[in-house]
Amino acid sequence: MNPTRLLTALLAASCCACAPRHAAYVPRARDVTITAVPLLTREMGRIYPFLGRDFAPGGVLEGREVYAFVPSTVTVVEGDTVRLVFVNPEDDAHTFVLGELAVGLPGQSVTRATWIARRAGVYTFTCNMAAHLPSMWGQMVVLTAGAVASE
Ligand SMILES: [Cu+2]
Repeated sequence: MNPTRLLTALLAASCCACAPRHAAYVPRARDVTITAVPLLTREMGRIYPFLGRDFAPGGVLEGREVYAFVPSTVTVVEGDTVRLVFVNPEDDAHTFVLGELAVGLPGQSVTRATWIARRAGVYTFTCNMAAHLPSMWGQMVVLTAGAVASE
């Protein structure tokens, strides 16, 4: 096919009238389970002897322990209702703070909360306990509804 005919054919295939359209996204409820996971805590000193020096005065982890939220990145779409289930399997308490949502996560508990993804953006959530910062955090990524095809 010569280049002019090929270009004409491609343009015809991609015109607005005949191009396939994606259905508009319909917001939905999404169930998300987030677990508080200890990564480097004092109790692990028996497994990792180097932690004794890390937690000692002047050590790189003095005054804190390393925990994570798993998953630490959650992706949803504008308008979604996010039904959060927090699992905290260990005996230390945590918190989950996402904007105006602040949830206490007692030790060895399952806690539920709901968050509405009102606007697209990237929102940081943290455990606000000083000994768990700066490591215990994550992000809620809210995609614009217009950028997502309905599933
Ligand atoms: Cu914490």
